[in-house]
Amino acid sequence: MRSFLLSLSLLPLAAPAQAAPDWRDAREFDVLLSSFDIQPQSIAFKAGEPVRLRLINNSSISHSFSAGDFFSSGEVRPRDKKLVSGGKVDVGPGDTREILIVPKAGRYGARCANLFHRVMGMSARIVVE
Ligand SMILES: [Cu+2]
Repeated sequence: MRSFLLSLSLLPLAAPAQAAPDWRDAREFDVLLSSFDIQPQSIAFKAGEPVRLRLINNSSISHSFSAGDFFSSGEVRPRDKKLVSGGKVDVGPGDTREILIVPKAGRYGARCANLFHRVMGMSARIVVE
């Protein structure tokens, strides 16, 4: 009885006005950053579906995944927000960064923030439908 009353008192806390995304359902999606390429170059997501975006840098130099409009329009998991700085995610040599995001419909550009790397081919498109 006591535990029943206790669980009743917790109900309002368990049902927030706007449901948080269920991050456990996030589909995994790998993006490979290399010198000087982003693969795949065409990235497709479904609007409103959580995605576990895994940014893998398999090169020996630092790269970044810069997609400011994509990150700002979508809902980034709170604990991952610190990884997105100025619309980009830095990924050191040999490192991997995971960002969970619920993307918003739209077309976005993505690139390495390093201008030379971008000119050499480090750009991609993100289409969310
Ligand atoms: Cu780069």
